[in-house]
Amino acid sequence: DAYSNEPKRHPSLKPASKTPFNAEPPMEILADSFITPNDLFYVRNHLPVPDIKEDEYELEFEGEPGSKTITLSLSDLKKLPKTTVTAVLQCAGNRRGELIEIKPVRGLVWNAGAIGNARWTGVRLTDFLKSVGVDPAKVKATQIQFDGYDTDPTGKTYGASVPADKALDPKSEVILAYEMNDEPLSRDHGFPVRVIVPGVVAARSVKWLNRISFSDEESWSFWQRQDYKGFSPSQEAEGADFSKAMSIQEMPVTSAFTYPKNGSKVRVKNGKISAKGYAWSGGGRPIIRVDISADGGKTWYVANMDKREPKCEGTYSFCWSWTLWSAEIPTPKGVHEAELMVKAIDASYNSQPDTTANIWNFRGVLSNAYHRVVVKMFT
Ligand code: MTE
Ligand code: MO
Repeated sequence: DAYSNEPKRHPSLKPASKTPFNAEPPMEILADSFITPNDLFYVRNHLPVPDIKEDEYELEFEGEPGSKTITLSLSDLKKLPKTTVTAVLQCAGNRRGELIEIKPVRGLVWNAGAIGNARWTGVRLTDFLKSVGVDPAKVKATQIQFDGYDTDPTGKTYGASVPADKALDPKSEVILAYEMNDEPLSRDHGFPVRVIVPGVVAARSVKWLNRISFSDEESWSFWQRQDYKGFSPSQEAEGADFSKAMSIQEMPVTSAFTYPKNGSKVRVKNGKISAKGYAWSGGGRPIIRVDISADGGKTWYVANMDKREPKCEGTYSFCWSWTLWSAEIPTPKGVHEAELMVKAIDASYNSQPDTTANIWNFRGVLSNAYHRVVVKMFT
């Protein structure tokens, strides 16, 4: 049994699948803290979790095609300059559950909890390259490929790639992380080393990193080529041509309620109900506003942005972490039920589509329409 040596998990994580293990935390804890606790951070594994001993860990590096492969140990990596970056990881399938209400899709059923914000510590990819004699500014290859230690039954590894010009810009802050929130990575999150590509779909942040290589082609991994791509709402799974669709990299702007819960009862205090949640955009774009409506969009209230990094204020575009917001929404007397809607706007003035129907896709990715919860109100 390939799954006989899995790590222990927090009992509050709600599994979408047990083998491989995939789970998200309860929505109501998600916006409690700016930094998501390690043991409650969603887990998305495609394969059994590798069990890597620290002193057996090897990182292979192959630069421009044809160059010699060099191998580094964990202690080699730890000797390099140490950096920390606070960044969101979000699965492409976060909020897939809402798409399923329109039409079935292929993929795990996620609520809005396949996202988390953590402090990742390790070595900047550019510093790593300099240490092995590669000048990041002179790299000719167009793609940086990553491979994990985890393998499928045919021996193929989980892999991904990111465009080189972005990944090799030191401002992109791509890091080879060995700590998550000041602790060594746990097995589920990629012990001992994983890639963190801030602002990009989490599928490219390869866990249990075993190999970095340069190429002029995207990774040939199934998950780069045959998955994690967007399609037209009219495209059925059958006949879909993955080779013609672009791989997801930077994610679109999103937001969600973590409170109140869909279908719950909420108390009206001084004519208002309270709500809270998260907002985030890909590519480092800060959130500039979060709008809430309780009357189908006739009236919008601007939420308070309670928790965010100072560098995420304004139009600075290297904001990788999320914004936690809250709102007190006025409710007219005599109204006992309402549908709350939230949408966020990012620093490029991109916002969210209003309905899921128009962004439905058979893989159930990029689900970022207005988040909606229906609540009953009492005083
Ligand atoms: N890396 C490896 N090696 N194997 C995987 O299955 N899953 C990817 C990515 N990196 C994966 C991986 C996907 S799809 C996501 S959403 C994130 O890891 C999840 O990271 P987490 O489990 O630490 O939250
Ligand atoms: Mo994912």
